Amino acid sequence: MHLSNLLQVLSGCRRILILCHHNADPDALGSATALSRLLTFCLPGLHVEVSAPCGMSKVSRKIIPHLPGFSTCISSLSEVDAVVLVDTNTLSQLDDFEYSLRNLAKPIVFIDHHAYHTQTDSIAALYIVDEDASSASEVIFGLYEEAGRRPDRESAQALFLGIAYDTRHFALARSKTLMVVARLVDLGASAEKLLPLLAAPVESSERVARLKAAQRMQCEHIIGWYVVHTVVGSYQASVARALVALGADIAVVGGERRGKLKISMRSSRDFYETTKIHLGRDIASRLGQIMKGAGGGHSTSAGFNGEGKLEDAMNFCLKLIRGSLEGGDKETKAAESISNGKANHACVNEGKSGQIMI
Ligand SMILES: [Mn+2]
Repeated sequence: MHLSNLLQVLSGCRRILILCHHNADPDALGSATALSRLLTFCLPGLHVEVSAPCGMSKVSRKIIPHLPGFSTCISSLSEVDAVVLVDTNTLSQLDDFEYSLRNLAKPIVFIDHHAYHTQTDSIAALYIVDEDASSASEVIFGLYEEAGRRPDRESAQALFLGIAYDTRHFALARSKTLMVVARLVDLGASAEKLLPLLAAPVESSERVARLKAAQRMQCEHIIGWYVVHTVVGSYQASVARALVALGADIAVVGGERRGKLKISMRSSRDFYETTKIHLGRDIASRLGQIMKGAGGGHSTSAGFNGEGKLEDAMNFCLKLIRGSLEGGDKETKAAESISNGKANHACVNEGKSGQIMI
């Protein structure tokens, strides 16, 4: 079903571009590589280029030699007939390309596993999103199944790396994911060879960012949950992950660079399962609607990229979290209070909440 829709959108195209989000991770690279092979098979004569135009992560650079077909030099958007974005929730994840893509009068396809995003749906010629999938790579494996085709060894390796990375070495995998992984191993993906590639030592700049952010972190205890927040110039996602590992139930980490805001948030699985607060849908995406920018992500891992005052964005984000925890009514009031420019810091101490300065 998804595959036939995809082939229909791309039929008649001579040249297409598959793009990864900024700071492309192994899931973005793996899904893009395997998708390019599938499309080349299904649509003979189609020229497919794969690229991460906004850079890739350190661990991604380690796996690139195992992913043939990646180009650093790509055709310009004017030369291609369609663009496919993998593992990408919103166009804002394409940094400087956002504007060109938004104004590209050609089909844009999104293939993703993050929370459904209405804005993305409104600009996409086709939006394939499976929120239950562990990774975009697992979604691409589903397309192979629909095509009745087995991934070749290199595509199996690419998908294995994508799934292993996004599931934190299968710790977050569902049973279905493990069935897919077993198939990929059968097709030639060697766990012994591939898993060590994903182990990247933490650089000292990243450790310093984590330590500095922890030092200025603030912690609130809201209805039994430890909600922590802090600000740091870089590595926001790494800091948020580290703070949850340290014991926070939910961590919000903001940063500002050259006028651009970035907020990363993470929560523990227990927090999500008990409160059902979905960070991507209930917090990040809403933050994107109020602030200038876009937000989205998963249940326990989400982000916002935008513009404006970092303090406002952080306050609003925390109000959304408090509101979601304390009840829907307050959440709406919190949104109104911020959008009216009346950010009220005092509400931290409302009700059962207490602020702990650390
Ligand atoms: Mn992913």
